[in-house]
Amino acid sequence: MTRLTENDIYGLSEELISYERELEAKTGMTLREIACSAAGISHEKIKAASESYRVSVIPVTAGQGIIGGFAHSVAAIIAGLGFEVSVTGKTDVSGFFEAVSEGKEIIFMADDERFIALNLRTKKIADNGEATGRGYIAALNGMAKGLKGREVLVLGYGQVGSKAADYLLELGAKAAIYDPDQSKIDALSNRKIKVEKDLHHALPYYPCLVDASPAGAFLRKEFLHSEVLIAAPGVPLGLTPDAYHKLKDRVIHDPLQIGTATMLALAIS
Ligand code: PYL
Repeated sequence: MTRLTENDIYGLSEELISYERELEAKTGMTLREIACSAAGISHEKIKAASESYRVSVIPVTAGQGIIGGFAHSVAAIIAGLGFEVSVTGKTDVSGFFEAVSEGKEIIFMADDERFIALNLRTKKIADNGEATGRGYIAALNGMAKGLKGREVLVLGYGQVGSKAADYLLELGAKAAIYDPDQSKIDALSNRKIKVEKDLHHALPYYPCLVDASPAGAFLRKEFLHSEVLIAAPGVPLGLTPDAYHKLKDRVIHDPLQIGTATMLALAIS
């Protein structure tokens, strides 16, 4: 998973309301509805959880260290879902001690390898890769007004792409994947997923696309299906700036929001 930069999340908290308005206009769903759909929980369940759990986000200095604004952006997304949340004053183990001492029961924290949400009451753990894959497919399902029977191409069979493909099958979509790394394709456990070998031949054929590739700015508008709907989790964005400008009303893209919201829903599911 590509590491975010401070610049990728700059202004996220302040722009959360306008982001959610755009997301609902594209998908017909709120961020909370997308998270609940992806986690398979009801509105009532997340409402009850928001009154029963308090949440901490712990900054972690491991590896390449803290990303300016990361913990506060995660907290803002969680607050937007109606939960009481705060960022610990301390980092790492001291931050964990602080959170538990204050009776927080859901803990969010990320190093360079994993971003997790841990439910101390139920011992449930949610991973950002799975949550992002499921959350983006739930959003695409909204934007496409249902994916059952639809052909969807997933670019990149990594942490996010593989979970997206699994959830597409759960929704009854016809999932296909493209990944240049043959070892990832060989590891494909589910034979119900079609494997595309020639990206430029495949791209114009699929009306729904999931950009779960670590490559950036390689998708030009003219390569794509004329009516394409795109779910583009995380950074970098696979679309060229020109393609994103022209297609943005049909592109679901954010650095953290859908993945974090779905992690919370999975942690209370
Ligand atoms: C969770 C994000 C989504 C995309 N890439 C992932 C990433 O950037 N991971 C690194 C997160 C490091 C956070 C840092 C902090 O500020 O606590 N340890």
